[in-house]
Amino acid sequence: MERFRCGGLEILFMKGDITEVEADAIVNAANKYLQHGGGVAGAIVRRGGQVIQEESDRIIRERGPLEVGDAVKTTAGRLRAKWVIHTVGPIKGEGDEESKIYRAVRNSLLLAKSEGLESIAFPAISTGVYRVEPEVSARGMIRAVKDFSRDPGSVKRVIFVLYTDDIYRVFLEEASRQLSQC
Ligand code: AR6
Repeated sequence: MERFRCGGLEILFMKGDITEVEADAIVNAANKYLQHGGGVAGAIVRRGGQVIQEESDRIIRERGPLEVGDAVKTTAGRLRAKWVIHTVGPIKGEGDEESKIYRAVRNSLLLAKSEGLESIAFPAISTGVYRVEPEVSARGMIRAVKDFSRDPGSVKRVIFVLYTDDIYRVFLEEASRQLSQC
């Protein structure tokens, strides 16, 4: 585990399974239809319960499919987290992947702030099924957190939960690049 301070935020990097993390919200790397089949989405619904899929289906019925970069919130069922924030990352090849990841993270953080949450945990958005290079995801994600740290409101702690050794290493390298002069 590595720890950085930036503006009003504590930013942590750990290897692990995000479904086990205790935080006000964990973020899901979702698709536009909030159909949580594989990857981190599948793990969140398997562990948290079907209520997360049911609330997601209700959101889609009410507002239609999400856009890349949108973020919405459901409860978290049996998870230790209180809420799940679902955000949609880009698929490799669609263009502007880094700035779309930036917006997904920024919108997730703004939602957490508007709900008065203190802690939020993120997986490495778009680096699994969506095949974006971990370096690109790390750049966009960390830059979004760094910019948000200027006015974080209620949010005190952001936790990156990285599932593999490789991706953990890439995120730590990017963090030391961007967060050392915070
Ligand atoms: N905890 C933390 N990270 C995890 C976990 C976990 N339990 N499980 C996987 N990862 P992905 P995407 C990592 O595929 O690329 C889904 O089907 C994984 O190693 O979950 O944004 C959705 O429904 C990778 O580094 O998300 C969408 O259709 C990272 O989480 C689509 O995949 C993201 O991998 C979204 O694709």
